[in-house]
Amino acid sequence: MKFLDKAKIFLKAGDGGNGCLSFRHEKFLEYGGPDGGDGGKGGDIYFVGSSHLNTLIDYRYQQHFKAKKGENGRGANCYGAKGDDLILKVPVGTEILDEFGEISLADITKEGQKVLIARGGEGGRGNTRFKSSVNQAPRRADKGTLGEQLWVWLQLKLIADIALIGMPNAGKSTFLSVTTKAKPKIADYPFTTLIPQLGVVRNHGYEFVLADIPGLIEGAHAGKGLGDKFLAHTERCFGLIHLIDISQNDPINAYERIRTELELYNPKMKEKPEIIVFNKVDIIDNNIITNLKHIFQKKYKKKVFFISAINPDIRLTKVLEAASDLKKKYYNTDSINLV
Ligand SMILES: Nc1nc2c(ncn2[C@@H]2O[C@H](COP(=O)(O)OP(=O)(O)OP(=O)(O)O)[C@@H](O)[C@H]2O)c(=O)[nH]1
Ligand SMILES: [Mg+2]
Repeated sequence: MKFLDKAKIFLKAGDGGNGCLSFRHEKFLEYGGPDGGDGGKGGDIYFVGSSHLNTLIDYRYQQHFKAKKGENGRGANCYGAKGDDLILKVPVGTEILDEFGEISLADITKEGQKVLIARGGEGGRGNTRFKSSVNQAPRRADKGTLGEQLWVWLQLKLIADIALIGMPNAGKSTFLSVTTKAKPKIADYPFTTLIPQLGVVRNHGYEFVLADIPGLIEGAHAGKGLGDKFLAHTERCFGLIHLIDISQNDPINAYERIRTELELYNPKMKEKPEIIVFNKVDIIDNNIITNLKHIFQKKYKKKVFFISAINPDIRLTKVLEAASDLKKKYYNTDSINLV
């Protein structure tokens, strides 16, 4: 399950520093000779893969990136310092293409993979370098060369972190529409969603990719309804949000049917972390909530959430936080770096 995230950015590697034209000036030394140092090399621009990033969003806000210029050379044979390199973090799965989006320059497939995309200019030679037997006082020093500059396209194929599963009409697309910028079709009939939809949840410093999977029905594992085609996608997610319409006759049965489908499809799916969420609490009695909470604690020893996706509030935020915790556990880090 993939979708494309794209950004076009401009890169300018650092120019090389100029070489220096200078002669030694000392009181008792006539014809001290040349002592102009070389300019420093300009900074390079690298891309490096990071598995803590999910999107190219940062590259939509800032589009121009420059590495530092090399310092100019100075007298007394002082070389100019090298300009700092610029290292741009991109999500693993990012492809870097030329300005027309046609030629692939690099494919970042691993955490920590580093590729050079724009080379800094060379430092110019100072006049010391031009001293020779026939020219003891060269008046030549080179300018630094220019750093490379180019427009590139970044293109990311997103892979979902968390899948929204449940029966048709449970409110999965509604959930996606209120938690991300995705605009899935929502309607009061089953199988409104025909192919998975993705969105990025962004909330108080955390982010993850959420996938809205077409509704599952009994026999889905064997190809019924929209079938197992999309269950394959959920295998790659590290967690599930299982959404259940609380207003239907038997929500517990609905929950169990989906669990059975998952298990029949692949027994390992039952082990996948699951956040159980009852939706549509706005149209039921409060005592139903109390009952369900009790049953889930006793029978399944599982925590459950109750929300109304059409009236999103703090209860929905709690679900997102639980999902974000799954991501942290999965990556085994305390904080998720967004930059
Ligand atoms: N009352 C109420 N209705 C809701 C709530 N959430 C969703 N709905 C309605 O339930 C219906 C189904 O919502 P969808 O989001 O399309 O459901 P889905 O799970 O994506 O359905 P499929 O794509 O068919 O699997 C729509 O008419 C929604 O407006 C809720 O919290 N309360
Ligand atoms: Mg839907």
